[in-house]
Amino acid sequence: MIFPLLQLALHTIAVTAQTDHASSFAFTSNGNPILSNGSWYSGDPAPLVVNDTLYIITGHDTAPANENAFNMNEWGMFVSASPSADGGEWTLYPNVAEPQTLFSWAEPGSAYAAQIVQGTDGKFYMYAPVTEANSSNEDAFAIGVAVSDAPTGPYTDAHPSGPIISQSIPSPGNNIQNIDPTVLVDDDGKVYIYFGTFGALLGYELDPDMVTVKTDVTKVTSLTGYFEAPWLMKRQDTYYMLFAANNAGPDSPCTPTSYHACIAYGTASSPMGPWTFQDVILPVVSSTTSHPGAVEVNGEWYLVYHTADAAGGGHFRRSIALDVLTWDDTQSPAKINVVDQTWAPKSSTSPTYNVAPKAKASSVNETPIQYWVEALHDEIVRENPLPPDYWCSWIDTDSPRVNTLVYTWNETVQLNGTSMVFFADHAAGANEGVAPPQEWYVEYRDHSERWQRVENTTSYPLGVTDSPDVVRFEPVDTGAIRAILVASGGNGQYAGVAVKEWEALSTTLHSV
Ligand code: FUB
Repeated sequence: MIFPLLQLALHTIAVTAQTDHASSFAFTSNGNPILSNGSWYSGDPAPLVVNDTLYIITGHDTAPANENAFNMNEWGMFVSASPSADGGEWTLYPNVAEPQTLFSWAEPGSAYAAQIVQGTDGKFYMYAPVTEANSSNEDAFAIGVAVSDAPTGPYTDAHPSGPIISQSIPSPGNNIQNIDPTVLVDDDGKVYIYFGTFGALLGYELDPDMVTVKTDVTKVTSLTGYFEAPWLMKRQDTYYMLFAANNAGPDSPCTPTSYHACIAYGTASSPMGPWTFQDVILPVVSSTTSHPGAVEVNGEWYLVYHTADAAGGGHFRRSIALDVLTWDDTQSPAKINVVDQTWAPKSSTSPTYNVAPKAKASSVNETPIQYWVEALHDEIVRENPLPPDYWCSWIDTDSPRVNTLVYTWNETVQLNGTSMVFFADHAAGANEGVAPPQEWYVEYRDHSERWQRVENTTSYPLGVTDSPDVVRFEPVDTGAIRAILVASGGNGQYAGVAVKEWEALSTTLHSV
């Protein structure tokens, strides 16, 4: 199989094609995301170590830039014998498997989060959530198992009679979406599988044949904020369950917005629980989903996860990253320390007049939980944004008439301009949904801490465009500005107002 664009984009091309599944490309990484040029987006990493080499199976994200949906048709694999958060040498196998070629009963597409583990027989077992072609279940996702003699494949169906888990297998009554399997082969050879999303986490013991469900289902409800993406592992005598959590709120230790997820974990002294929630170990990342895997390789533990940080990346164009995971062995059970997220050094960026990223952003009105005040100054303007990609005031029929956004700096800045990128799903003048504001203006805090309107302004544009005209005003020296946004509507019912980005322009250039 030939991947001409990928070949051009990767830094180095070293390995030639052997068979389709084993085509591979070598590249050098400078840090996170591991492959940062956007040539091959990867989500849902699941690490495996064999002979001191790290193998990370991932889904391949292929959604177009402005499509808000998973478009995942195959799994690929990143391999390195010298992994490091600073980069290193990697080989990408872009096509390890596809749902319909692994399983005769599976549809193409939906190559969701898979994990490969080594069985006691030395073979490699891939637990893959796919959609069943002729499913009569309400939700067609099912977990199949494929087997291979090598981590990179080729994989063949280990249970040709069908999935090992679905809404009707091993028994009816499972009404969850059966994705995100995580499997542990314990030191005594026993095998355990957990899976589930949207707050549901189920588990079984499997037979050592790796495919037969042995026990009744275990339902885990004690892991605070559990959303999806479980990762089961064992260190010393303790079982750890890492997972994506989304218990959201202004004071949540996990995430301020309901669309994002943090990575948290719980522990147990037995593989089927009971599980005790422990802590958050990775705050929200730039993609709405977060998905952990953790492994020890060459004496160092790593957390692997995905972000939207690669070139052209997004919530459905994710890229995997890897950072050092450390332990606090003074605690019992040993605690996982908060992981320090790192990025590859940025190539030099041009200085900018926009000092909004250096400000603290806040909203005087409470921000509804699906929106994010930090989106105001993240310098990311998405054409087709999800709610946390913008700040918004929409509360069904209770959206406030007046909304105030504030930027505060630790130092005095001299400003002479501002711009706002609005988002709207209703036309100007609407009294429902999200519409452009009826009017807006900017005030600055003067030397006496009083708010004053900026003067001699050019007009405040009200159009919905991702490249709005800048509002110029007489320079002000200040430590804070605020934008007053008056919503459209009337008679007690107003539309929401939404802002994708709010720039505060300095009179002088600033380095980033
Ligand atoms: O990649 C599809 C889904 O996104 C996974 O199943 C979840 O864990 C989330 O990462």
